[in-house]
Amino acid sequence: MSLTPPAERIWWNEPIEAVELFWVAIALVWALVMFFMMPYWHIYGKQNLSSEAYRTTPEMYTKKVQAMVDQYTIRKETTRDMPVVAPPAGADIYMLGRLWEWYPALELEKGQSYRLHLSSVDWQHGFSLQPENINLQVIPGYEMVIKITPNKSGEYSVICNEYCGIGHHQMIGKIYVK
Ligand SMILES: [Cu+2]
Repeated sequence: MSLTPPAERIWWNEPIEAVELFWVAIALVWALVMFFMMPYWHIYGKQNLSSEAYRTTPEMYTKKVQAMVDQYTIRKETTRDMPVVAPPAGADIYMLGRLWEWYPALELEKGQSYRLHLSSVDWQHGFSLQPENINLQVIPGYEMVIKITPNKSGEYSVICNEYCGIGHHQMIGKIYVK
């Protein structure tokens, strides 16, 4: 039992059992497989995009989001008066995650590229773009930037795929592509 010291005090000088070495080797090989799967999946899986990340604070980030909302809101929708924002093509666009919404809704043009900034102002959230299955972690204090070029028009949903509390299942954002 591990509560009492082993009878043979200098136990680490004993040779390693062959079966133990065998399991260490299996664990090592599997660790290497998983390690190399990370870059492989990034390149071929097409779910985890290349991103830039910058330090920010909830206050700084909220200010940038609000500046875009104030300038480019074209309508409001749902009972929550969620602004739908249509920034100019090629612009830096912002979305923030918070308990429990993605703010604001965005309206983008098909075939145009945007720099999408993401951050959270409270908790860790998961940005999951449906039905495309693009997934990113959204973490307070960090501003992630991904380059996106919508290639299909339609209505996309952003769901939170990182459990964040009682309203998690209602945390659904919108991106419209025209
Ligand atoms: Cu969540």
